[in-house]
Amino acid sequence: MVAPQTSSKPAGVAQCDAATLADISAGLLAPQASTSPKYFYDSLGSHLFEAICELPEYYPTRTEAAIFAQHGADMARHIGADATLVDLGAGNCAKAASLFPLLQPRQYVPVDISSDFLQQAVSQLRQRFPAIMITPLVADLSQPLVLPPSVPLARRQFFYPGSSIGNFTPHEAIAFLRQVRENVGVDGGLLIGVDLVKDPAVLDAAYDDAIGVTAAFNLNLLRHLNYLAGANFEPAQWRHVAFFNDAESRIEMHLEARCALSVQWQGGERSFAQGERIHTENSYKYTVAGFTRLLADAGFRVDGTWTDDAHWFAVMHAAA
Ligand code: AVI
Repeated sequence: MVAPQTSSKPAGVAQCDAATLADISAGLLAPQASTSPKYFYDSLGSHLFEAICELPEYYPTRTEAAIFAQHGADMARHIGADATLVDLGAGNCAKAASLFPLLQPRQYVPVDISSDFLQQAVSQLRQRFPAIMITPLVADLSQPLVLPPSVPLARRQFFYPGSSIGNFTPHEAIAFLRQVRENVGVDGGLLIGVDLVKDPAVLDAAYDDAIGVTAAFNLNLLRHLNYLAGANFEPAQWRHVAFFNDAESRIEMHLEARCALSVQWQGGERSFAQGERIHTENSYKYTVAGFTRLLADAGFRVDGTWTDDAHWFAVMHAAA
């Protein structure tokens, strides 16, 4: 047996709260090691995700944008002007901002886990759209959603584009959507982007692009874990793996150890055999019928569905 390589870097000091450290530790110590996809998004991770969205292989962003461009006016008729637009996982706020001229919201509430990224986007938006009240909220969408009292209950329109719902398991997605349903009130709704099942070759390429941006995004997670948990991962010892799991209808992303190695972090350590993996992300792909059922399970009624000609992506509106 080959002795595991120990990292040349010493383990450091954790830079996160006890709950985050416990979550990271539990994932790394599980028989099938895993981490939550929320740990992708430090500042570099957010920028790498923006770069992914520009890749020719990564069809979801441009396909969804084309659906908004073609059908945005129809969506706006569904929703009506003067709503409070609550943008879940807003990132750079660009998607919502491109719809402002059509949707004409009274208030915009961008919600994101990355505070630096959000503040930067909001200060630019305030200059471009001085008539819209902008109320940013830094929040982790894997935790219960609590909107501040400055967000009125009437006419709340939740906006969840980009198919991020696919990064939850279907069970978690229902729980998340139920929570949104509870926050919607009686006269609100949800406009959501959903990535659809398609040729696995298209899916595999979208998550394993030719120039390695998605690989960098996946590997950057290790740098972020080094920072958060004081871990001593060496990204060069790991490789990016992504494939469509047909039985589960999801893309899986993993990091695979290139050699036998061991990793330490604050309060924990683990050895990995060569070829052993950390499961870093799932990205579920739905049919329109399947996602309609999921929304119904969460208490929503679908009243609008818009897709591209190839049926690669859907934007759905669900009413309370
Ligand atoms: C954010 N989310 C919808 C992306 C996806 O497609 O599941 C994250 C991503 N992971 C790799 N590429 C993009």
